[in-house]
Amino acid sequence: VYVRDTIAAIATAGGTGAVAIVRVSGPDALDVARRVFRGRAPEQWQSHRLYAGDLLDASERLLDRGLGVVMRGPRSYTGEDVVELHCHGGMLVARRLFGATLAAGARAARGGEFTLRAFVNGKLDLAQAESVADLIAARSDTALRVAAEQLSGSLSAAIEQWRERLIGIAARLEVSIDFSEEDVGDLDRAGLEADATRVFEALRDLAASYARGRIVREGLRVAIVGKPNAGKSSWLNRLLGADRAIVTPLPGTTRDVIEESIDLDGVAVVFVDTAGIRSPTDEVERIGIDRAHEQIAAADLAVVVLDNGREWEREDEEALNAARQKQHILLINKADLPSRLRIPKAMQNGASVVIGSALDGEGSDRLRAEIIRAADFGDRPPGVLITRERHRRAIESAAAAVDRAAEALRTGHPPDVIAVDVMTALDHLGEIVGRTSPETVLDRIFSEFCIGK
Ligand SMILES: Nc1nc2c(ncn2[C@@H]2O[C@H](COP(=O)(O)OP(=O)(O)O)[C@@H](O)[C@H]2O)c(=O)[nH]1
Ligand SMILES: [Mg+2]
Repeated sequence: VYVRDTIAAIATAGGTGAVAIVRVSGPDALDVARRVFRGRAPEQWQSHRLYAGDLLDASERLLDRGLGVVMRGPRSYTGEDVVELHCHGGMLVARRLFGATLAAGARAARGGEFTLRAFVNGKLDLAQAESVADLIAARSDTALRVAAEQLSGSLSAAIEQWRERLIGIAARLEVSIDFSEEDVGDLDRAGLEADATRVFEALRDLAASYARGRIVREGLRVAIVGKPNAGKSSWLNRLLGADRAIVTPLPGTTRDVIEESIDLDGVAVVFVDTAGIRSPTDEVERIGIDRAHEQIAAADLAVVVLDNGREWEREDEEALNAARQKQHILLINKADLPSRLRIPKAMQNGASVVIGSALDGEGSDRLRAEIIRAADFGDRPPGVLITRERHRRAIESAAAAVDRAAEALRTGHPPDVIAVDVMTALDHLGEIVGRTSPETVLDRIFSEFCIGK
């Protein structure tokens, strides 16, 4: 529930830095500022101008020299009066200043509460608010760009466009409901059906963009699998450019799942190193191998590492069989060793093969290129992308309802019945921008945010 009180938080990251910012939002923001700032009186501050002054602690003793600014509502992030106090970036300084704002009457903000207020006050719609969280969490250039576009309203505009089309259809149905007694033949069924079909197709395509959008936001999950000692951990380290996993000549070293992400040509790729697949020698290894199977199931792509220096073994077959349910790449490792490996033809089955060595990095460019190709980020136009499961579900539900409406128009159902489906579709689209979202949904979305945002 949204209470119109005054909230405060340290808005900058923990740790030391040049500057830290304490942010205050609400009707008493300027009163709070008056208690902790000595210089030009805050109630005389012009909006959006910085003032230098002394910052005071909770007992009104001098704490620091700093800056204060007010952004008077509605021209602020939250739409309320927002005061920011800039102090030096020692954690203790910022904490004391924050404590002073609480002593002056502010309440400590919960995670996402500033953005929640921005949403409630109509500064952002729900899709835009979500994109703020995505922008902060972005791990690749593409993720950053898509989040920035969504923040600027690209998804909201697309949704609004289809909502308006549906409102047009609903209005025409409404007219014929009102006049149906006198003039039943007035409903342009063919025209309305064509309209509904267009909306349906657009929504269906938008929902389908989630296949790529999910990868943009969450990253492409790549499981590195293979028998023990094939060189999986060596490849993880090679791809990350860091010694993340322990590499030893002892088979069965990696027993837990190790996961790291990098930005590969603008795409976040999450590499997952797994325990070697074989008959486990103890309980810990068995759990590790079970997890390896789970990781393959959760991955978008599997890289099956094979050992060039050894013959094809049953364990290779087990690893490949586990990976075959997914798109996969065969990586023949240890190319520096004399070749003993013969991959049975039936096992290769059209998968691309990369030959290389984790020791000297041979083949790593090709492997990266194959991974990017698998992500299918080719040269399709950027357009609007759905990046959240919540949006995909809402759009699919809307599309299904529009499809029912088109079908009902075709089969001669009465306009009031068709209108119900159109209204259902409108409601589902409304969920995305937050017109029709229940409070529980809002709570879940805003609880993802850090405090101070
Ligand atoms: N000759 C050679 N040895 C490698 C290569 N890659 C890994 N190794 C060695 O193979 C052993 C097992 O490597 P590791 O990455 O721990 O394999 P994992 O069990 O699949 O994770 C280690 O001794 C590595 O140094 C390679 O390309 N060539
Ligand atoms: Mg390993």
